[in-house]
Amino acid sequence: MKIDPRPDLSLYLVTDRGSSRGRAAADIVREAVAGGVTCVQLRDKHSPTRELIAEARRLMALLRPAGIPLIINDRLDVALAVQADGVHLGQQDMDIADARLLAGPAMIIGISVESLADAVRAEHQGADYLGISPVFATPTKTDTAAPLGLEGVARIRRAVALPLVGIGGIKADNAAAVIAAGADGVAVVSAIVAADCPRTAAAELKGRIAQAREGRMI
Ligand code: TZP
Ligand code: MG
Repeated sequence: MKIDPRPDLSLYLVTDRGSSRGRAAADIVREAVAGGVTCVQLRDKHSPTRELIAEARRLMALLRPAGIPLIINDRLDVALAVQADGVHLGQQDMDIADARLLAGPAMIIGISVESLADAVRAEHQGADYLGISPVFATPTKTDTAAPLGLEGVARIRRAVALPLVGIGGIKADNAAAVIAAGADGVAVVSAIVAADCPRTAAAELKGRIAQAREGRMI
């Protein structure tokens, strides 16, 4: 299935081997897709490049037929090698302009922003979406900036037109608030990856997001 150039980022799963309780990423992703995730990011800071590419190909084989985009964290070379849908950059990763030069116009380029200034700059530089990082404190990533909170999400929403995804400490009980504050989607690691049942966890999040979106339209 062809990937929409403006993908649905409403429930965005970020993989993490360390949170997976020994389960394979492909198994978690398969279950999470059945529960309703709309976008998947392969995030793996430790595997050798060859293993990372093999993992990315396994996920591509699952996601492409479902029309769900696969975004690769940081590694544009890996994204290009497997013809993934996009790359997700951090503030210390490759500059957006350099990534665009290598990736061409079709690849989705997302970037994590840690402040309003980062968000405005990333929009000018041509990012396709922003990850607001972190919204809440999280033990999953230890080197985060200070949490931006719901007020930070709202402030960035007022300043930029790009699709926004909140990340950091988002669970079923606070996902709706992130959407209500102006995000288009929520990105989660542990709420799905570490769940007893990733499928049920994804479905629960999906329901909360849908409810919040309906509320925002009234
Ligand atoms: N970037 C900012 S916070 C974070 C990343 C990858 C980790 C989010 O993990 P969790 O378990 O959803 O809080
Ligand atoms: Mg990075």
